[in-house]
Amino acid sequence: MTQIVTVPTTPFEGQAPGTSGLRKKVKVFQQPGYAENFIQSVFDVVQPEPGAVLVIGGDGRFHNRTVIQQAIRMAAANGYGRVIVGQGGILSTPAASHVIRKYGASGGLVLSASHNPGGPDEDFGIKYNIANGGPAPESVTGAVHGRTGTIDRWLTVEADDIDLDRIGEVPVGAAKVQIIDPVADYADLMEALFDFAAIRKAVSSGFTMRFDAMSAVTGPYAKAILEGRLGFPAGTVVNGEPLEDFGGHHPDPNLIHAKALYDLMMSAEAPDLGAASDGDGDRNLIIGRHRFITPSDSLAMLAANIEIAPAYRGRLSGIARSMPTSAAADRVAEGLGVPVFETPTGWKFFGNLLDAGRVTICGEESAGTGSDHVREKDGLWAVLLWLNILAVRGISVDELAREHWARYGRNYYARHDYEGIASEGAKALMDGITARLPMLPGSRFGALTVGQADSFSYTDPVDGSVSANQGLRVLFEDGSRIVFRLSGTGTQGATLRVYLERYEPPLGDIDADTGTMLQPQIEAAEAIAAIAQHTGRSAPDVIT
Ligand code: G16
Repeated sequence: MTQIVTVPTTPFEGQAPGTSGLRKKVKVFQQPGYAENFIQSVFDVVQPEPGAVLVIGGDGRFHNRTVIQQAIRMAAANGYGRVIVGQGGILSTPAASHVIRKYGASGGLVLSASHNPGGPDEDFGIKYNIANGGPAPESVTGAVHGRTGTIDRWLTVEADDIDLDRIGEVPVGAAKVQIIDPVADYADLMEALFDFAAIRKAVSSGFTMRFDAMSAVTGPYAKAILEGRLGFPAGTVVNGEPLEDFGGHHPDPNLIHAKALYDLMMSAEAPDLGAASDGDGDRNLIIGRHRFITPSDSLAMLAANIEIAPAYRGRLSGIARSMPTSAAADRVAEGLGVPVFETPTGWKFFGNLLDAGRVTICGEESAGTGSDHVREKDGLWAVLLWLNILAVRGISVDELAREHWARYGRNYYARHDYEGIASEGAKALMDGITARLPMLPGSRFGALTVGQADSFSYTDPVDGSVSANQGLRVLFEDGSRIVFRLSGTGTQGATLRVYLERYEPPLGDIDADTGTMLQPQIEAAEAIAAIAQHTGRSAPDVIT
């Protein structure tokens, strides 16, 4: 009989999960009992059945291994019978989602702060996923937050650290801990979804690509799939070794942090496809030769062509996008006669729609795209779907984009981020807009007239749950819009996101400069929100 050890503790302030789990500086997580309090609060809320299976994995960032060893002991003390851990503590977020589903786990702990930087002075995070493989819904994260406020003990067993690098099974307390190959199950799933033979043929006919793993978790996955199973030459995957500090970079696949890839794709040496993924492997960046594809457009273009991939033939049931994501996907849904759903930001809001079979593909402006194959967004999946479509259709990214816009029109789109601003200024800005919302309809800003202005609220069509205050929307009469929202994933101060969008019909100007096309909306955003005054910044830090 293993001795369960009860460790007394007191609550820590501010253990509220954000858009995707609890994210804080490593130094905060290194306080004795900090991670333990949060993990115990999760276990207290989900109350695992005796003998239940728990999956644990992470993106390999600094502090991962320490927390994994502790979480294994705590899982054993809390009644889990089996703990499945990725070798080296590695599991990309989508791979963790798949492993939870495949092995019938009751849930999983994903240790990641996603695209946030890593290292002793940077960020760490813990997220709990439920049995469907997806992020815990607000009912669970809210209860976990509540529990962190009253917690007075956590449970562990007396056991040494185990060797996380050796595949096999070891006992910890009464639990069996199984260290698995983090890549194999996921790579098999990808091969079952896509036409690997068609992609291999394209590669042997000279199709080229570069995949930038950003020194984060997708390196081993991309090497095994792209260079191993699909035959791309060695060196196609760059920055393919996961590093604890991501080489000192932000593992955020956007035009700022993946600038080297962008520069290559705009140069004379550009391969056919450029792609990147983030810290934990759920985001993606797609750039064709001389053609950047926004995440919102990528969702629309993938949805329009998804039935080319073998596993999706004849079964596109619907499309879902987060509210700030452009309406490009709505036009595809309309064209194909399938429903479209507009959810709040956060992948957790897609879970019910996917489980109910009401949507097949989902996407977000924040570089997330995925389908019903797992319950997380999936960076490599999006890259492979692009490859499958390009290989079968024999066209370039640029040709596909032009063809798409010529049929559906183009939603010009940009997101302006003001990062690490003072929380009071951010609050004042949002409060200011909120107070003006009722007066905005009918107001003119340059050539734009406001048609509707509101705070977005979502009623889940499956379980009826309501999520209010999910972003402020200003919708203009010409169909363009501005959305203001505070990020839920930052770890310092506040980050203001301003989402700008304008639609051009197929016969309009569909090949213009995005910044120029959005100038009226940019000016209106400043006039409505007094961004410079509240943030003290004259320009955004990041434009994506
Ligand atoms: C997380 C969620 C995404 C969401 C994003 C938004 O992404 O998983 O579903 O779109 O946050 O972030 P913010 O609240 O900062 O706008 P990730 O990749 O960080 O897990």
